[in-house]
Amino acid sequence: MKVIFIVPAADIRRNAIYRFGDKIYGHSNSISGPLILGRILKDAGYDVEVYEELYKDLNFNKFENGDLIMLYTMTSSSTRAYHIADYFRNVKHKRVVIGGIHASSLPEEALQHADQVVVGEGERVIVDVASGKIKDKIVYSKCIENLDEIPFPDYSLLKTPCRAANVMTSRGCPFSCSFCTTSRMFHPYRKRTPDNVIEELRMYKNQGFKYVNFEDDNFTADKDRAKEILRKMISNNLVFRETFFFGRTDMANDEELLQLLHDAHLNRVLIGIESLNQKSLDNINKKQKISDIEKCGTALVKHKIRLIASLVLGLDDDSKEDMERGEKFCERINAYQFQPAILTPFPNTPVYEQYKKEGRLLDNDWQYYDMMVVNFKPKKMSPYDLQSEFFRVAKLFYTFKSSFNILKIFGFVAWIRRIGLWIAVKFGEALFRKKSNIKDGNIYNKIKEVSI
Ligand code: B12
Ligand code: SF4
Repeated sequence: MKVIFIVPAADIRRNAIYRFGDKIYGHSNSISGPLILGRILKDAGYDVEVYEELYKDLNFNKFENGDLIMLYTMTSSSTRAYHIADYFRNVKHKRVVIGGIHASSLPEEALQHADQVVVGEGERVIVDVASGKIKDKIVYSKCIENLDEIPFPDYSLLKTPCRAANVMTSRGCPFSCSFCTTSRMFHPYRKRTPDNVIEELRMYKNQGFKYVNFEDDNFTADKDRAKEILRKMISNNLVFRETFFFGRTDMANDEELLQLLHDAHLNRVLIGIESLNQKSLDNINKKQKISDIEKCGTALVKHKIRLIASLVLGLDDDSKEDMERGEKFCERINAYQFQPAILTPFPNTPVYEQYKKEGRLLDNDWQYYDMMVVNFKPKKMSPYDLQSEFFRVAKLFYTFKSSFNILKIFGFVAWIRRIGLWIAVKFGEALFRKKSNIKDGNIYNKIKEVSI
């Protein structure tokens, strides 16, 4: 029996210009879930293929030989996932199963487009769902507590481009910021043993991967464990050209950790700075002080770890001035990349419940729940003003002049990427406007209308 996994991408992400910008931003990488579930199914005797739309347009006619179509959903790709699911069910008469973070939050909605929906981490149930042994329409899958039992992702199943291998050394996060979806989907927080992680890294080294991403929501949550993994990477010669990871500002309190991160080439980190307004940080339960952010910025430059500074735009207590202050701060600490993220009320988060109760959600399609479009009424400005701030702060940060600081600190390749991002940001707004056409204009016009 042939199983085809599809990881869809929202419309806006499937055009040549977006794909070019994405290439400059980082290395192509894959969602691990389908590669893990695919491996489990392959080991059980199924013929499995995995396709990702983000990096290549797919010709669905080629999937005629698939008996079972399995779709991953995040919120912004769910509209596209449902479209694909309807096509395979109604036109091609195939069996369709949907899973992933969005379907896990809203299984009844997903079920309108699928024969079955899996809620949660799918490892425990995937074989019985595929075989038809489990017949429930909505299947609740309990997570595996001992992560070392889970097989490694099988990249031989992936039929679309991918340059970096993704490693999840843990699932979930011990913190619980009010807007965060992953700490709720992957719950409780669990960690793999360092030896198990090292085994997976050795596999990627042997497969010829030059780049690795640690996709843990918070790799440095347990600093001693992180240090053990890093020491083992170094002593086993498992250091890659570049390894991206997600961290928190508290990692800067540990000098030994910073040195090991540098030595093991974990040299590109995304940190949620979120806001430079302490009241906002407290309201989202971030458990982070402004002084932590300051300290972290300086420490990362010292250790030549390139910071992708992420700011949340649109928090209830943040004004336009606060957002600009945040941007200026990221400039001052020489952040390598800047990622403004519009606060997005993802289903199943406290923020979503609060805004729903307060009647503040805009009536937008899920595809715009991508952290780049305003989907709610902010407190201190109109939705359109917030949308404009998103483009404005990005342009403030990415200037030709500031790219020379990056050249000085991080060298030529980093500079070229920075120049690419400067160009992408310069033309990004026009591209998004053009590509987000809806019935009556584009999504930005719609946001403008509700702002009046
Ligand atoms: C790698 C990654 C990416 C990569 C690769 C994406 C791709 N190839 O499409 C990149 C960096 C490009 C990316 C881009 C984006 N991402 Co992303 N990404 C991730 C990340 C960090 C890891 C995913 C992963 O491997 N998880 C670990 C594995 C074990 O879990 P899993 O894949 O979900 O699979 C499990 C279950 O979901 C389930 N399952 C999964 N698929 C299926 C299918 C079936 C049939 C079944 C039964 C079960 C099942 O079982 C699996 C095993 O337990 C997650 C965060 C996270 N922790 O998941 C964010 C995350 C998914 N991304 C997110 C977002 C918002 C985006 C972007 C919109 C960001 C942006 N503004 O551009 C884009 C959209 C891309 C798109 N496809 O349209 C959000 C989604 C939130 C939400 N509720 O929708 C997340 C959760 C991050 C976050 N902190 O909020 N992303
Ligand atoms: S620290 Fe990051 S991963 Fe952890 S709950 Fe907060 S936003 Fe989510």
